[in-house]
Amino acid sequence: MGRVALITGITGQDGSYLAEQLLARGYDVHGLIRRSSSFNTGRIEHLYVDPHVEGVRLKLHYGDLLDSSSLRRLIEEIRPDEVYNLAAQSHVRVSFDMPEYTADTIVVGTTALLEAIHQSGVKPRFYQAGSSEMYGAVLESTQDETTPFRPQSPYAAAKVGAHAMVRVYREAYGLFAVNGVLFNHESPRRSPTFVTRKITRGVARILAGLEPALFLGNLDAQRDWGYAPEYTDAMWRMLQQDEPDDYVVATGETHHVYEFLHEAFALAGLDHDEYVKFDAAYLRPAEVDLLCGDASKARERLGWEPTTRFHELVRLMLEADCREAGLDPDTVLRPVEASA
Ligand code: NAP
Ligand code: F7E
Repeated sequence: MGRVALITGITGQDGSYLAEQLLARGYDVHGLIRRSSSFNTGRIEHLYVDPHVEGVRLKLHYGDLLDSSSLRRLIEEIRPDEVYNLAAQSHVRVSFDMPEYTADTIVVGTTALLEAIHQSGVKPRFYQAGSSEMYGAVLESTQDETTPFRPQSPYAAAKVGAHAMVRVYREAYGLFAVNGVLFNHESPRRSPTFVTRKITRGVARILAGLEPALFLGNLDAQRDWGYAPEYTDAMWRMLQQDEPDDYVVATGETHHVYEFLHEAFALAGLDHDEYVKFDAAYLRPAEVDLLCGDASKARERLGWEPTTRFHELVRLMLEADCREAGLDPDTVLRPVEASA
């Protein structure tokens, strides 16, 4: 029988890529989904098979990280070999508006899941979706597994709490529990409320005549942006090791938000000064100015290496958004050689 994985947050960007990869590796994949009045399964639609079909390997279950009874029942029912806890209120700006809810989904939710596993007696390997945001007000120019956390948002503080909780369950109960500390990772499946996708989608829609302008906040922050499917592969690698440990996953390259902006507009042959407007609503009460990860440990122990770099990432996201806006990217974007 194949291995069994449970993914919380399967309907999100990372959950959808991870589900694809685990199915391709022969796993039976179970996903926790929230009840919603509209469809929230768009990112995994292409993986979904009617449950009445024999041998179906993707199964979705209603539940919520804030409903511990559903977690406990699910763990006991499916007895997973691996659990990937990706569910969260994951938007940093929104976490200032909804700090309690953010902390509930991240700290209380993660604790509920760990406790459900502990109480069940099932001993799956456990992955926790930690974040570079935990480093916050950094003093070092690059961050690795030894860098102290100085969180700057309710989101980041909650992720630090969940990170600590995972360590407690590892030390206290011997659970194979791993914290990934993942730097920003993006893709055409990124929600358009995060800055990279907001920019590429905005550029494509301006090109298509669907929007007149793009409203943004702070352009001076620096982020280490990688390509999401490569990061979900790193999650899986962490759970295949002999011993549980924590790992940074990053490209080691950092860019300002305005560089991303400039690159995307330039690819479309547009002058960003004409279209980009400032809106203070997108500023945060506290900002993280610089993130740049050192993933040496992941490279050495997991054999993990990022392959998609900044310029390629901007292009692939912009191409996808052009197609979504009804444009042919080969016609409307500068060719690769011209933009290299
Ligand atoms: P995402 O696209 O925002 O997806 C979040 C997922 O969590 C969605 O499936 C969402 O369900 C689900 N969810 C939210 N609250 C829930 C709850 N109370 N119970 C059950 N499910 C809930 O996030 P992502 O970019 O894929 O990131 C995955 C994880 O990695 C998150 O924990 C995020 O904080 C963390 N992370 C992300 C990055 C990054 O750059 N992407 C970097 C570091 C860490 P709905 O679809 O129903 O909303
Ligand atoms: O912001 C600036 C903003 O929201 C990046 C999440 O996946 O990665 C993500 O968090 C930067 C910030 O991502 C807008 O102020 C300017 O400096 O795309 P973002 P994030 O906050 O880095 C980490 C690793 C996670 O763990 C999180 O879950 O861009 N910025 N103007 C803007 N940001 C947004 N969203 N919208 C703007 O209009």
